[in-house]
This record gives sequence, C-alpha cells and structure tokens, in this order.
Amino acid sequence: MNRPWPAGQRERSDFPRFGLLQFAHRFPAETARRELRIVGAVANELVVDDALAGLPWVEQVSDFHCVTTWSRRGLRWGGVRFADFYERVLVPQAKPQTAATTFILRGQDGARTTMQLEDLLAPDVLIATMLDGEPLSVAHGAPLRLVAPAHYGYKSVKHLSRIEICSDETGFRPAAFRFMDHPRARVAAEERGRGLPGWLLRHLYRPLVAPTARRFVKAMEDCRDA
Ligand SMILES: Nc1nc2c(c(=O)[nH]1)N[C@H]1C(S)=C(S)[C@@H](COP(=O)(O)O)O[C@H]1N2
Ligand SMILES: [Mo]
Repeated sequence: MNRPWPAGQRERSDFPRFGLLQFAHRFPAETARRELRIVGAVANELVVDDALAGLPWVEQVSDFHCVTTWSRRGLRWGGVRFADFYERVLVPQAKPQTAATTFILRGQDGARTTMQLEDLLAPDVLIATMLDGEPLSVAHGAPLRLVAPAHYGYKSVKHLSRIEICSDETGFRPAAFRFMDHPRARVAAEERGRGLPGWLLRHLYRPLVAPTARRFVKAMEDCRDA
C-alpha cells in the first residue's frame, strides 16, 4: 500500500532494534514454537499451538514508522493476515463476545499495547514470521510479530504471545506512561500519544532516538557475550 510520507518522520537506512529502554535487556524465552494464548472476554480461553497453521501465506512490503520519528521504508514481511487468523481461528475456537473490541497484545518480553479490532482487521495487519526473506530474528520479534504499518511501531508487538480481549481498557496498565500509548496511534493522523499533540511529542522524542538505538545494540551484544 502506498501512503504519503507521514508528518514528522525521517527515513533511516537501517532497521534498529528499538523500544522502551526497559525492554532492551529482555528477550523471548521461546523462539521456535508459534504459540498464541487467547484470553479475556471469550467463551473458550485457549492456546493456539501454531498461529499460522492452515492460513493463507501473505507477503507484503510496507514502511515502518516509530513514534520517536524514525522510519524504515520497504520492509518485506511474510506471515498471515490478522483478519484471517481472527475469522478462521480466533472466532470459531475462542468465541469472543461481540461487544469486546479492545485487544491487549502482549509480547514475551512483557511489552504490551492495545489495538481496536477494526484496526486489527485492516488487510495490511499481519502476524509475521519472516522479514526480508529470512525467519524473524530475535531482534525483530521472533517467533511471531504483529505488523500494523498504518500505526506507530509500538503497536507492532514483537514476540507476540498473548491476546486479551476486553470491552474497554479498564485494568490495562501500559508499559510506559499512559500518554505514550495512544489507543489507535495512526501514523497518518500523527496520533503519537494520548492528550498531547503529535508535533510536540515529535520534538520531545527525536533526541531519544540515537541513545535508545545504541542502548539496544549494547543490550544485544551483552546478551550474546553472556
Ligand atoms: N515485544 C516488544 N515489541 C515491541 C517493542 C518492544 O520493546 N518489545 N518495541 C516497539 C517499538 S517502540 C518499536 S519502534 C518497534 C521496533 O521494532 P524493531 O525492534 O523490530 O525495529 O517494536 C515495537 N514492538
Ligand atoms: Mo517505537
């Protein structure tokens, strides 16, 4: 999908491992099995052993926009559409309550955010296992990663392991300050955060990009040396 270049974003030539600093030193425990736990407002809580099994394979090239203003163009993801997983696996097996449309997505490292069901069902939202022709690395989200290109990067949860379905955000504790987790975080609308204008956050976040990327590189090296 070709979208106009979003306000406040700057292209990078690399794709840094990135996130909140508290996750720099946290890695997934399981990188081989594609298990996904479905809980919350459903008739059947369940663990799907292989989230991709039986679903049509999709490849997609999309740009990736981090809320802190860096972007990477043209990443080639492989996986399945979230909408296919939802319609063919989640709905028939878990039987979610129809009024429950807030989805809490969690990664094995403890990272978490929410997405609205209508946003998750967009055709470019994937559960990915491949990036640029290779299996997802630990750095970029092995074994399963959500990819939601129309939303800031923090909605694209790496090491996705659990989906909790809720009627609203009651009880959800974001991993960061609440203002940093916009309920939709659409890039085109510059919804960087909650209650604060996008242009303001743009200026607050931009100086954090370089030091954060360095901390994530260092954490990965420490992990390899350990
Ligand atoms: N599990 C998990 N998912 C995550 C993060 C994280 O730290 N842990 N960081 C988020 C942020 S802020 C961004 S910009 C992207 C970065 O993806 P990358 O590390 O593959 O570049 O992942 C998002 N998903
Ligand atoms: Mo980000």
